[in-house]
Amino acid sequence: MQTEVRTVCRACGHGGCGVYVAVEDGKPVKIKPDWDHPVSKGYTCKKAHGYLELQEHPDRLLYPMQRVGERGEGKWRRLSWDEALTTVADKLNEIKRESGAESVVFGHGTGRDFHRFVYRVANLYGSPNVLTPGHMCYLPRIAICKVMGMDIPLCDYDNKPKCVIAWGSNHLISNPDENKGINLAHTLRDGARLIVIDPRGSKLANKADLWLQLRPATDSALAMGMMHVIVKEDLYDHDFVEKYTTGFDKLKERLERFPPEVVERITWVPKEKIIAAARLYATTRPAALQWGVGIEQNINCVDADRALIYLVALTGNLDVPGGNVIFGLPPGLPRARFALFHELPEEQKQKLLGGDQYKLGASINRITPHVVWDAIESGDPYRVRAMVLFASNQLAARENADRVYEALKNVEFLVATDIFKTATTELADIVLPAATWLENDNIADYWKVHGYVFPRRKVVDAPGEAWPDHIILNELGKKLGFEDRFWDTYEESLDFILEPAGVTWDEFKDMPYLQTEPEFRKHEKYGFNSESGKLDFYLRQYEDWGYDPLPDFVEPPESPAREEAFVSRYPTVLITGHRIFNFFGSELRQSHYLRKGHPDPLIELHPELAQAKDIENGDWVWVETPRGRVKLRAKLSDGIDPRVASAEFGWWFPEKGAPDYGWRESNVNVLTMDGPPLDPGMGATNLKGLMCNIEKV
Ligand SMILES: Nc1nc2c(c(=O)[nH]1)N[C@H]1C(S)=C(S)[C@@H](COP(=O)(O)OP(=O)(O)OC[C@H]3O[C@@H](n4cnc5c(=O)[nH]c(N)nc54)[C@H](O)[C@@H]3O)O[C@H]1N2
Ligand SMILES: Nc1nc2c(c(=O)[nH]1)N[C@H]1C(S)=C(S)[C@@H](COP(=O)(O)OP(=O)(O)OC[C@H]3O[C@@H](n4cnc5c(=O)[nH]c(N)nc54)[C@H](O)[C@@H]3O)O[C@H]1N2
Ligand SMILES: [Mo]
Repeated sequence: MQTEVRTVCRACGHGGCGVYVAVEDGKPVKIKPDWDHPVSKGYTCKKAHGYLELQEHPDRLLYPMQRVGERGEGKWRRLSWDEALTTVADKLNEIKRESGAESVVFGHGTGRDFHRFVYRVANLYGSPNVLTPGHMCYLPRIAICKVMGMDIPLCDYDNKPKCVIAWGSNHLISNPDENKGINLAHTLRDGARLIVIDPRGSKLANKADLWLQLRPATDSALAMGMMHVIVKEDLYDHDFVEKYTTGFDKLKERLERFPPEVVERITWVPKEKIIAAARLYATTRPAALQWGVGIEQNINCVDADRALIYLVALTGNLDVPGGNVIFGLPPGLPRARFALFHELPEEQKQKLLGGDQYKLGASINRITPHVVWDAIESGDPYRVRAMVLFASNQLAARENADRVYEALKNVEFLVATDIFKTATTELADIVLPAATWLENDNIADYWKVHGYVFPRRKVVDAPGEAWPDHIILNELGKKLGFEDRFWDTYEESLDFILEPAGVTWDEFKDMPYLQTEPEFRKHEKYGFNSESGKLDFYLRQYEDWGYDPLPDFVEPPESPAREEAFVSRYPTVLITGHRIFNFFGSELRQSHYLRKGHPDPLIELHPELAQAKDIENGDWVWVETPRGRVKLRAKLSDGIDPRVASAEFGWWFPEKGAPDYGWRESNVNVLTMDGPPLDPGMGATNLKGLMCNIEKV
């Protein structure tokens, strides 16, 4: 007999689509879209089906394991949960006694429901250090918005934008955290104009009224160029600027550096297109700006972020229906209730790794990876002795992978929690098996979107002894000695999360969702949460930290502007990591169904570049940067500039087996850099806009 469970697919970790999962004999057998889900509106994708296939995959981690041989040798012994968590807690407490709690770095990957508990455990234990991919994914936007006195403004597709700019965002494929491609698709179907700002062609770029094919990592210059036009042609919102901003004159002065001719030289976008895009965006209201990580993974990250916010504000699109709206937090999720950074003694807070260097990151208690690897290698400013990772295949998804490998191999004690065996779990001392989104109840937190929370209902039991991360963390917290800050039962912990919303899990699980109703033009009522009470174009806080108070553009550390010897050795601009429809991060490569549709790692090349190198469509090619070389398959495309190539990220080969899983062969993070020069405030790394050489294998 089949039953059906209504839940939220988290194959994308965060965001997620409403689904019904059919269950037969305790197994999930079919996924159907939920047409009443207010964000996904009947959309789902292949990745959800991938999870059905992988439910009983032989590479699933089923039991807690302890390494018995050398690191990476692949010899393990099974532990009970009690034994595993006691071993971890005893080791962490020993390290704390000997070296201080800061010597343990906790870590997680892309946004997931249980993260709130990672911070809770880390901070109660006494460590300020939680390593995430946030330094180059979303957190720069969130952090700089906070400096400006607001939360992050997001596209309000529900109120019919008449124009959309997709800026470094391949929304129809990536369906990122804050919204779903379906809502952009509906907006376009209803006749909205579209500007795409992306070095690569895509289905979305094909639909655009204007496609600005810029040179990677030059977004801040382009945004400044568009503002230059908008100000010069008097297309900006005078009322907003006069009433709600400060520093406009200083911004205007800075914009003088960015006339269209100059911006054309920097960005490779013809000045006519820059002017046309500025005019279209500024004169079609309301207009929404959809931003993706395309803008954030380079040295100009925060400058691009703030320049885009200024574009939104100047054109009168901030917090208006159909523009970029600052949605309220969902009911019941003030994060401070979980992350207990504020409870850390001042002295511990000060030990945040890289805190004196990347001050914007430090302002939201986040760190960039190289400071952790530095501390493992050199003991500076103190030795990091242990890492406790949750849901993060660091070898695949962290920049400069060879360095990550060395650090993980050399750290004294490594704990990895995952659903599957990976090359990263193979390096661990203790591996903890996690349950998938199908296998546990939780609160699907769309905190970046529209203030929604959805009940994510458990569909089936986890195989073996896999536990939800939420429980693993709850029990680890108790073993570490914080019994009074964790819960006896799973349900009680969910009740605690929901408490401010005034419902229990038992009540919530039968509700469709809870939402904080959006409120528009809040600045008119409350101003901005900055010292001036206004939106500052000139950021004094940034100046005080020793950074440029106004947005600017600097050449990436590896770029066509480098010296002749470098550029002739590495002549092609390299993007690493445009999103793939069939996979999420480094996940799902185990699925036959998904691999059939996308078997190999690809790099997009223009036919002209390919011809010069005697490369044909489908050939394997070496891609090399000063860090190393990896192998991908050429996909020829007219949609990319002959001077640029764009490679997929997250590739490894589960089918090649333990302990190595072919993690290095086609891993573009072997090519990327983790060290300075990085974005000065946030430590965002250069994953886009590097230089490489490409040769046929
Ligand atoms: N070169 C390059 N590098 C990039 C990017 C890029 O564009 N280019 N993108 C960056 C971005 S934006 C991000 S967010 C990061 C992503 O960084 P990560 O999230 O660290 O990426 P993954 O390698 O996909 O690791 C996720 C792991 O979590 C496991 N997993 C999935 N669900 C669960 C769960 O519920 N519990 C547990 N315990 N494990 C689970 C998966 O099996 C997988 O091994 O990568 C970054 N790295
Ligand atoms: N299917 C699938 N969906 C995903 C993910 C996945 O791995 N697979 N990952 C999730 C995660 S963690 C994130 S953060 C989001 C990211 O979602 P998106 O932000 O959409 O991410 P990308 O596809 O990496 O980059 C978007 C676009 O930026 C372009 N781009 C590259 N370099 C530049 C540049 O310098 N400037 C500009 N303007 N554009 C540039 C790329 O060509 C690409 O088309 O997606 C999430 N959704
Ligand atoms: Mo991300």
